[in-house]
Parts: sequence; C-alpha cells; structure tokens
Amino acid sequence: MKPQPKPHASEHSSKTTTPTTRNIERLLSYLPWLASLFALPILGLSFVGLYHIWQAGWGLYFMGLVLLCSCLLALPLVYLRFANARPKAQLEHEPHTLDSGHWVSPQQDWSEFDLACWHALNRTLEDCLQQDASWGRLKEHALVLLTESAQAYRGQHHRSITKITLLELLTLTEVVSRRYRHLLKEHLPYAEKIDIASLQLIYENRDRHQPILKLWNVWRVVRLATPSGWLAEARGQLYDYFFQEVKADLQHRLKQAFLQEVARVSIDLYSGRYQNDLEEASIADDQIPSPPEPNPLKIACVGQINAGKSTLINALCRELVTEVSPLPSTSSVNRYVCRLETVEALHLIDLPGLNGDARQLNETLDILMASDVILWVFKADQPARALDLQAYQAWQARYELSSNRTRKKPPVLGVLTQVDRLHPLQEWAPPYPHVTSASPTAHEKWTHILDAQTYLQTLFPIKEMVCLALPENKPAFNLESLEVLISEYYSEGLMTQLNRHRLTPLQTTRTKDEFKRAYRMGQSLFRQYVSPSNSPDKRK
Ligand SMILES: Nc1nc2c(ncn2[C@@H]2O[C@H](COP(=O)(O)OP(=O)(O)OP(=O)(O)O)[C@@H](O)[C@H]2O)c(=O)[nH]1
Ligand SMILES: [Mg+2]
Repeated sequence: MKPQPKPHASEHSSKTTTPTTRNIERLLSYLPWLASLFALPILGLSFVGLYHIWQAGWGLYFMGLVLLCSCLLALPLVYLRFANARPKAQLEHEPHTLDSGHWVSPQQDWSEFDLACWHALNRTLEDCLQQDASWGRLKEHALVLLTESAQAYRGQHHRSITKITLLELLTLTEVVSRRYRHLLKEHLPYAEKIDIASLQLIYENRDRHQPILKLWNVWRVVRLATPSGWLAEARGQLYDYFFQEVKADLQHRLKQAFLQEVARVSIDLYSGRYQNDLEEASIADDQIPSPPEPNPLKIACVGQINAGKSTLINALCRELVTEVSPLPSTSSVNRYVCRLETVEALHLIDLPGLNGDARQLNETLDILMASDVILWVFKADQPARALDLQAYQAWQARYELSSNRTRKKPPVLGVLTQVDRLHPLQEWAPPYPHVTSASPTAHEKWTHILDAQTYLQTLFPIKEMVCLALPENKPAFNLESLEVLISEYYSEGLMTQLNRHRLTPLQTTRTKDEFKRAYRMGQSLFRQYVSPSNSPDKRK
C-alpha cells in the first residue's frame, strides 16, 4: 500500500477550526482596512505638518529633535546588546568552562570521573545544538546524551540505555522536569503567565500574521517619503536587530539548559545516586528534598610509625587522649571527638603507623575511603618515603576501580611534623621565619624546613602542606595554621561525606523494602481469597 501524503499543517488546522479561531480570522481580514483608515489621515497630516515646519524655517531644529529622541531611545537598546553579547562571547571562546556562565552547573560532590563525563556531555550537546537547534529535535538530543552517559558508566554495550529500570526512568523525568521548572521560573520573564493556550493560539495563527506584515511593509515604504520616516525606519531596524539577538540568545540558553539538566540527571542516575534517596522521595512533593543533616567531619591521620600522628591528635584535642611514644604505639584504629575554634565537632581518627604489612595497609585504605578529610603526616627528618608513597599510590588506585569511579576523593592535607628536629638541631626559637631579627642559624633552619616541604610536594601531588612542631614540654609551632586549613577544607570535606552517603548502598533497606512489597502483595491476594464477596467462586 502506498503511504498517504501527510496533510499540510495549514490544511489540518483549517479542518479543526474552532469558533474562536474563526472569529479571529474574520477580525484579521478587516484589519488592513481599519489600519488604512487610521494610517491615511495620519500620513496626510504628517505631510502638511512637515511642510509648515519647513516653511516656518524650523525644519532643521525639528530633524535635530527627532534625531535626539531616537538616540535616547537607542541607548537602552545598546546597553541590552552589550549585556547580552558578553555571555555569547564567553560561549564561543570558552566552550568548556561551562561551570561559570551557565544556568546549570555540576554537582559539588561529583567525582573526577563524573566531572569528566559532564564536560564530554556538554561538548556533545553543543555539537547537537550546532547541527540542529530546533525545539522539536531536543528529545532526540536528550536521547543522545542519555546513551552517551549510559555508555560511559556501563560500557560500550549498545543496549546500555535500556538497562535503566522503569522507576529510574520515571525518576529521571521527574527530576529533569522539576529542575527545569525551577530554572524557567528563575530565568524566563513572566514564565508563570505564559499559558499553553496562548502558545497554541500564536502557533495556530502564525500564517495569518502575513496580511498585517504586508500592510506594515507598505506603510514603511510610504513613510520613507519624509525625513522623520527615515529616522523611524532606522530606529525600527535597530530595535528589530537588538531584540532578535536577545530572543535568539534566550532561546539558545533555554535549550542548552534543558539538555544540561538531562546530562546532569543522567550522570546522577547512571552513577547510581538515585538508588537510595530518590526511591524514598515522595513524588507528590514538588519541593527539592532538603539535604540530610551532616555528621561531624571524619578526619583520618595517616603516616609512618613515629611520624607524630597521635601527638598531633592530642594537640588538636588540647588534651592527652591517645598514647604517644618513641616506640610504635598505636596498634588499633581509634576515633576521638574534638572541636576547633571554627568547627563545632570533628572526629579525629588515629591510625596505626604504616609498616609495609599488606593486611594493615588494606585496613588503612578502607578507613581512608570512609573519611571526609585526610591528614597525611610526614616526619620532617625521615629520609625514607617508600612506605608513604606505596600507601598513597594504593589509595589513588582504589578510586580507579570501576566500582569507585563515582566516589569523591577526600581532600588530602599534608602535615610536615617535627620540623624542630631539622638541621641545625640546637636552633629552635619559633616563630619562623623571623623577618626582623633573622640570625644565620634561624635562616638556615627555615631554609631546611622549606626544602623538606618542597621535596615532599615533588613526591606527592598534595596541594596544601603545613609545617609544624609539637616538641614535648615546649610550645607548639604553627598548629593554628593547620586549624585554619582544616576549617577552609570543611565544606569540601562535607561534600565528600555527602557523596559517600549517597553512594553507600543501603542493601539491607532495599531488601527490606522488597520484602515489604512482596508481603503487601501477598496480603492483598490472601484477603481477596478469603473474602466471600471477592472469592473467585462467588464472582463466577
Ligand atoms: N621533637 C618533637 N618530637 C615529636 C614531635 N611530634 C611527635 N614527637 C615525638 O615523636 C614520638 C612519636 O610520636 P607519636 O605521636 O606517638 O607518633 P605516631 O605517629 O602516633 O606513632 P605510631 O602510633 O607508632 O604510628 C613521640 O616521642 C613524640 O613525643 C615534634 O613535633 N617534635
Ligand atoms: Mg600513634
């Protein structure tokens, strides 16, 4: 059978015209006559007026006045143009710095892998929009993004996208709609006032605007006969140009934001974040769920034997909570609660020193992965760094496992302890560096401290490092700097915690939920069976 040609849009609309659209149609057919009734006398009067102004010798003044008014009117338009041109230029020149000028930004608790995915998806969506930016194609573009993120997280298998469950798909639709609605409310002027009926009416009557446009064009040609007409035309052109630009940019941003929302939610979906919390979220609740209360930050202290981990914990807690000794002393993992000036509560975890034992290393890595911030303690006068390096590399390797790719690494803060033991030994008169009264030995001491710190930073990619000394029976040196650093990294630590809480599988709860569902189903079946009114025999 030959496929029937599709009816033309206008044919289709003419078949389904309602009384309202028929009335509009009739009104529109009278419009050219009504417009000419008003336009012709005005045109005639303008000619007469202009002639008299010219005769009175005020022609030049009048033209100057019209020019001035046009310039005043153009000023806000020029401002709009420049305000609008800035983000556009950013978009062209920095296509991948999407986090700054865009309406949608990545989640703060994403891992490096998630962020790499986000940037790749953003490149894809820009390509899609460049190929075809029509509204109708957005659905297909969204599907491209979903497939790409599915492949990134679940391998190149061509059916990866179909592996999301029905509940996950509904969650995705729900979250994208909710986020996009918030975004429109924030950025689209009068978003609450735009109703579907008006949009439909504009769409249905888009062909009928043609007669009015034609009439308008005739009027534009006629008014070119006068100098004020030239100015009005120039002003009109300028106005059209600016507003077309604003409209195009707004539309581009709306489309881009929609696709970015799809990308963001698909990353969350495929990385398994919705498994726990969104299943429990109420669908009727149209507010964004409030985040759970954070737990106190967990800070793990790791390093070689005798590095000074327990001493550091005692100093931060301002009391002797853990044993300190020149011999290997900490043999098990212990947690201590302490508070800093700016941080209400912290949990400091004292770990046994790294000794090269594989089982102990494994346990240490488990603790590090369950922490929010890591203090890596290095003894300043310790030449061998192999144990630290081995542990550091093993810790990093854990995040490269496919099961941990979406985990956010806790920030690592380096602590160079026992700097008082650096050469020259007899020199110890903190604080360092002495800017005003620097003796040669003090200068030498400070140089050695800096050298030790630089050397460590070449071995370990640790951005932040604090040098300190906590000698027995002497005042502590530079402990405040470490406290400041901890409070600076507090929010990043909380993000790590949030990421971990989201990703920790609530396997027991899920099994319990499944059991509850099965129980409810069995219960209703049982009721149906025992209830005489519902029993199969009775119904027969
Ligand atoms: N001079 C000086 N001695 C320190 C400093 N920090 C720690 N010590 C001493 O170094 C020794 C080891 O300190 P600990 O805090 O027990 O070291 P640790 O890292 O906890 O050791 P393990 O628990 O065995 O892994 C103790 O005798 C401390 O008094 C420091 O800044 N300066
Ligand atoms: Mg210890």
